[in-house]
Amino acid sequence: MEATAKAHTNIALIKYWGKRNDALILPTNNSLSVTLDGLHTTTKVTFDTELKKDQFQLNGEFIKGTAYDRVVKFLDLIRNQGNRPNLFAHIQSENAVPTAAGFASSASGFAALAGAATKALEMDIDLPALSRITRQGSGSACRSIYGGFVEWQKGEREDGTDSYAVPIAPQNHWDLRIAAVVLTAKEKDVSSRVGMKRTVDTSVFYDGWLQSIPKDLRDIKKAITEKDFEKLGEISEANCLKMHATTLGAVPPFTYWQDDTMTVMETVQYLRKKGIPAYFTIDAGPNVKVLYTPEHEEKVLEALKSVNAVEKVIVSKVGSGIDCQ
Ligand code: 2P0
Repeated sequence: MEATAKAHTNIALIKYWGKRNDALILPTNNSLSVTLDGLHTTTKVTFDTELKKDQFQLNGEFIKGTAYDRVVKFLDLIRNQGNRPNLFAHIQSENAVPTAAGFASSASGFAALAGAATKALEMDIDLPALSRITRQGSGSACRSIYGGFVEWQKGEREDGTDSYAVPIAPQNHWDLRIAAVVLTAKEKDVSSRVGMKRTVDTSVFYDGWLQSIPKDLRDIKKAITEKDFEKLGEISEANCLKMHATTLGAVPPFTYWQDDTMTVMETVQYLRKKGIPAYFTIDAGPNVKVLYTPEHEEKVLEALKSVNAVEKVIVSKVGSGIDCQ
């Protein structure tokens, strides 16, 4: 009744931005991500008949409050599916992802928790089923089940049974680099969950966002297959800008960008002017992720580190899928 799982976080190149069902976490559009080898969570789950409630430790600290409640709610789902509704667990998580400010710690966190808990309960599930369960912890987490390039299919059914991730290209398909640029910026005020809901409910630009997705997906899959880096970068950067544009049309309007976010974006554009193909993408926070190819690493890192507000840069290669032991 004990298992450990390691999952990597992922960065969306075509963003998940909005739900059609909040309770089941069903998205309004397909999204596509790359799994990152440098940012991961390792979680051990031990079910224990002596326990009266779950215990959750994150990086050695006992966690209470909303984060604890969310973990318990997610474990309830797994316990019920595994026919052990009253069996509680010790959960020990080691998170090598800076939390908040737009890094998807919830992605590797919920993927690792789902992998360890289902394995500890000896549930007989395949990867699509694991992705489907993981989705209900946090949407983007369902993509962290696989390595390489991954698409989350939104599905059509009301019950969500056809909404899970599928692998598009394996880890070794393409040797890319993704730099996570951590700024000395403060934590965001609007969580991704609140931000995407406000956008779906009120943004005048939301329909335009949705209409643009099928072409972006078609084009980026072609770029991945053909290993066309400039196309991949152009589509990713434009898709990110469209997602962020929807927040400005929401009521009340908001943005995740800060002045330092813009400075990093300009630095990436400056690199391109100098002939170095580098492209940015940004999630629901001020930090920026930069895509580039290995031969340009030195120049890209030099430029990023020259920005005053850059606290650190974490470089990832394309990462692997979940590992459950
Ligand atoms: C993504 N983001 O595709 C997008 C891009 C943020 C911007 O998925 O409510 O933490 O748990 O399903 O997955 C962040 O949202 O939201 C996210 P929930 P999640 O990576």
